Amino acid sequence: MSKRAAAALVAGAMVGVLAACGSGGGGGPAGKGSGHKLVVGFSQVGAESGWRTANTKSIQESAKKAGIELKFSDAQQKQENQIKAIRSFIQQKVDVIAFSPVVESGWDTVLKEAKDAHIPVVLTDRAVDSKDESLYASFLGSDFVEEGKEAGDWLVKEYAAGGGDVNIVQLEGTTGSAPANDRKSGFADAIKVQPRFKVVASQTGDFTRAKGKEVMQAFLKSQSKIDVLYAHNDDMALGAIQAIEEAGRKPGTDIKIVSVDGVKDAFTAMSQGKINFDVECNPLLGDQLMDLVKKVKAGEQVPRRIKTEEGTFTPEQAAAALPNRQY
Ligand code: GYE
Repeated sequence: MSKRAAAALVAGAMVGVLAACGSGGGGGPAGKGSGHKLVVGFSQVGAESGWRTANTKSIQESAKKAGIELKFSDAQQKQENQIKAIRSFIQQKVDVIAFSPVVESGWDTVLKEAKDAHIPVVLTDRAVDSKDESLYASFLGSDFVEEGKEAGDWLVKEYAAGGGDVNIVQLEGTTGSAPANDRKSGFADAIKVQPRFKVVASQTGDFTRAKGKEVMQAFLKSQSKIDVLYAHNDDMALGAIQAIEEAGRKPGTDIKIVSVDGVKDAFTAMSQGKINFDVECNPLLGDQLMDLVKKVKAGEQVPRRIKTEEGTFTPEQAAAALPNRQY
C-alpha cells in the first residue's frame, strides 16, 4: 500500500469514528463546526415509470430534510451503469452506499469491493440474490411475491361465478428484476387453483408505457381471445390501455385489467372504469431509507429486512383516494 493510500485509510477511519460518536468537532474533511455531514451514494434504476419518479423525489427530498449529502446516479436501467456508479462511490469514500438493483443477479463482486472498503451497503426497493448476507446491511422494500398473489387472488374471486377458460396475457417487468420475477411467481401461484386460468402470452414491457403499448399491440394481433391483462406495473397497463382502445375495444370491460403500483394516473384510469384492480406498491421510501443509513453508519443493529406497508384498490376505492394521492 502506498503512503498516500494508507493516510487516506486512516483519515477515512477517523471520519467514521467521528460520525459514529455523533460529535461535531470540525476535525473531519467536511469540517468546521457543523461536524461531518453524512455522505450517501445512491444508484437509482432509472426513470422508467411514475413509480420511479415518485421514488426518486422521495429519496432526494428526505436526504435534504435529514441533512444528508446525496450523491445521486441514474443507471438508465443498465446494470453496468450501476456497477460503475458503485465503484465510483467506493473511490469517493462515501459513508454509505444505497441502491435499487435493476436485476437480482451478478452483484457479488462489486458488493465485495464495498465490503473490503468498509462501506456499508443498504438495498432499497429491489433485492439481490447474493447468498452471502454479509454483503449488505439491510433491505428496505415491498414484498413483490405478495403483490403478485394479491393480483391473482382478485382474479380468482372475480371469475368465481362462471366456468370456462379465462385467457390471460401478462406484461412482465424488466427481465431479471426482482419485481418481475416475484410478481410473476406470486400471480402464478394464486391462479393455479384452477386450470381454467391460462396465461396464453407473457412478455416483458420493461416497466414502461411505450413498451407496454407495443407488446399489447402484438398480443392483440396474435391472440384470438384475451379476457384479462395482468401488468406488472401501472405504466405498462396505461400503455396497453391505449393499444386496446386503438384496436376498438374497451379496456376494463372487453378486457379486464389488473395491475400493480397504484400511481395517480392509474387511479384516474380506474375511476374511468379502465383498470379493474390495482395492488399498491409504495414508492415513498425516502424517510425510512435516511433513517436506516444513519443507523447503519452509527453501527446500530438494524433489521435485515424491512417491509413496506401497502394495500389494494378497487375502482371505487381508487376514485375516493384520488384527490389526496401523492404520487
Ligand atoms: O413497480 C415499477 C418500477 O421496483 C417496485 O419498478 C419497483 C418497480 C415498480 O419501474 O413501476
